[in-house]
Amino acid sequence: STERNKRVAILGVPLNFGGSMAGVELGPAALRLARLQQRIRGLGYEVLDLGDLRIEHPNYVAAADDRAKYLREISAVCEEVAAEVRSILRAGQFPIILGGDHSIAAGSVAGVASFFHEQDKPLGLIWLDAHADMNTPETTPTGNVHGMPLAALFGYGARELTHVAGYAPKIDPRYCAHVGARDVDPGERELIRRLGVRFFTMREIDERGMSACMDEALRIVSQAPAGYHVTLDVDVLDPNDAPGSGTVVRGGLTYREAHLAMEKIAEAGGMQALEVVEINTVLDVNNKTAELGVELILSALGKTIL
Ligand code: EXY
Ligand code: MN
Ligand code: MN
Ligand code: MN
Repeated sequence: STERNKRVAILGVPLNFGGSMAGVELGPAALRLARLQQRIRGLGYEVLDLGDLRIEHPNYVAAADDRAKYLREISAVCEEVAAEVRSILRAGQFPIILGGDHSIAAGSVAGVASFFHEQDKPLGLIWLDAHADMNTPETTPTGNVHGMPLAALFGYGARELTHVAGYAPKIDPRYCAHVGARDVDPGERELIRRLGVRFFTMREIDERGMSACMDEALRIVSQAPAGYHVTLDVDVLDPNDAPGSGTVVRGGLTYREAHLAMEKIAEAGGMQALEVVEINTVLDVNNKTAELGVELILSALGKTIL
């Protein structure tokens, strides 16, 4: 259901210093081990694997009280990711971005948004995550940049993140739907309210069901003239189904709820790019989380049971 004529380009971004935790840099390798490329081909797509972006690791340790650890280094990677994603879109291919930690979304979404910005078309965004990822250097409890990318895409936070690809903001909050939140910091709560971002929290998903929530989320993001980007942080899943995450929070999406979300995205059409981040291979069990990541990518690309 990707309108981009069934040609997919895979880009790995093995960045781990947005979360200050080793293990997520092997996310792209774990997804490839789960035969991502071959299985997408099995759906009838032409698949080009661009390999992994080369990441230069900081040769120092950030101060414990740093409000945005490795900000410059992450910003540089995000600029590269944005440029790569733009050129994938220019080539008429559908980008699948593999993290790496979630700070890379400040680059991937910037790439997609800037591509459509040239045509004056605002981009929509579906953000599946246990966390809001809406901290700024002023509100962060950890200094970890992977807790900041969504705020940055709305134009809040450090200029190095907000202005990737040369302009801000990338996303209008009215075209954004966040799904699966259950761990939100006080400063994030304030910004969410101030911007009026639509959050489908686990509480709401429990009450209304995944189907109704996704229908509404898809209505919101489909208002965006460019279509929408989908970013999936594997910690949105329940830790029972996705143990391979450094930031697990109990009470997440079940295996079937996550599949349903992806199946509905495929059915709705309009997805312009897809991203899976935060798989921690050190913490994973028999590559279970990466296997699920591949399955969810396939569902989002239109795999059906019948
Ligand atoms: N809200 C916390 C922070 O800002 O440090 C935790 C953020 C975790 C971010 C991750 C993986 O989605
Ligand atoms: Mn995240
Ligand atoms: Mn998260
Ligand atoms: Mn910049």
